[in-house]
Amino acid sequence: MDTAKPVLNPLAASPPEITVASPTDSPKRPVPTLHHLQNSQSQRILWVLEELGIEYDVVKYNRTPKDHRAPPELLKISPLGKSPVLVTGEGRTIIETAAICAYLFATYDKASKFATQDWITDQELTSFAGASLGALYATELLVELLAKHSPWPIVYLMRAVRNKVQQIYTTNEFRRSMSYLEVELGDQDWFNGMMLGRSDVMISYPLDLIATRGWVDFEKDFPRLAAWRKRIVERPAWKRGLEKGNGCHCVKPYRKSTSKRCLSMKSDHDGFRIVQYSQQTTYRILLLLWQKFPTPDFVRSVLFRKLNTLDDFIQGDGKENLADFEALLQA
Ligand SMILES: N[C@@H](CCC(=O)N[C@@H](CS)C(=O)NCC(=O)O)C(=O)O
Repeated sequence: MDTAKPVLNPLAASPPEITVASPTDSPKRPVPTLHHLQNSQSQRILWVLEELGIEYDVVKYNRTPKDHRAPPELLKISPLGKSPVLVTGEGRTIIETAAICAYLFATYDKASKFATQDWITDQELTSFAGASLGALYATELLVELLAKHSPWPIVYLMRAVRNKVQQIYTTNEFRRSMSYLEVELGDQDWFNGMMLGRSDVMISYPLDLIATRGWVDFEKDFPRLAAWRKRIVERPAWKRGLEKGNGCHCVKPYRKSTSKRCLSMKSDHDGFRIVQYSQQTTYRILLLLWQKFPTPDFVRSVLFRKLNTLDDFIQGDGKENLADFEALLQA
């Protein structure tokens, strides 16, 4: 059993010794095994393994058709049932992308290809990618999924919730976070400096997710980040990693989003209007529903008042619809 702790900063200490098998020893030196989930952040580890050019095994898992989660088999490998999981050649199980990267670099990067240029920056960016950006994209993903997959008529309420969350939280946070990364990268090729490093690997997943879901328009608003991403996908090791896996959303190009809700620099006002539209629709549906059932007059008048107020906010577009709707209620 390998009990040595992986070294976080390859510059600060020499990597653990690796016993290289001689021809008289066991026929094959044990290799690490990656437990890899389709369409997941584990794609980053396939990329790193390919960059290092080492021998490894992959066990691939497909997401379940029902809820797109990891299959229960992954729970047999790690108590969290999430990917990536790396089992070292010596049989030690490592979870968490940042820890797996640190282990792989410390153990196999003999040529210092990924040598950390500034370990404090590396730690900052690595934490930022996993903890800060992770919480942000999870929030956006949650409200997006609720707004897309809730049953009618709850879906209208969920859309309003998503728009409110964007308005008061995620739009600004995405903007601030991406601006921070754009400045951190500056004119360098990589976040690590001249050479690719762990921070680049860590940042690649959240940025893929954010870009491919159209939450940020990188081409338009963050051209340095868009160019950085292009440098990654052009790397032969990245391409080989994709071939070794079983599908990843990250193959999609960073798109120029046409979505009304794309969190571009000018979207605050649009976001606000969309919230109003969603609320307007929700009130209309409630009124329609309650017209069919006995409803106290005061409830209907409150809803009408709310609807009218919203229509005052949304100058123009809403007015005709409101007139139609009133006619419908009178009928
Ligand atoms: N913080 C972990 C996150 C691991 C994680 O959440 N993996 C996701 C894939 S992106 C997963 O396995 N999800 C499957 C599930 O939760 O069912 C890391 O950096 O490795």
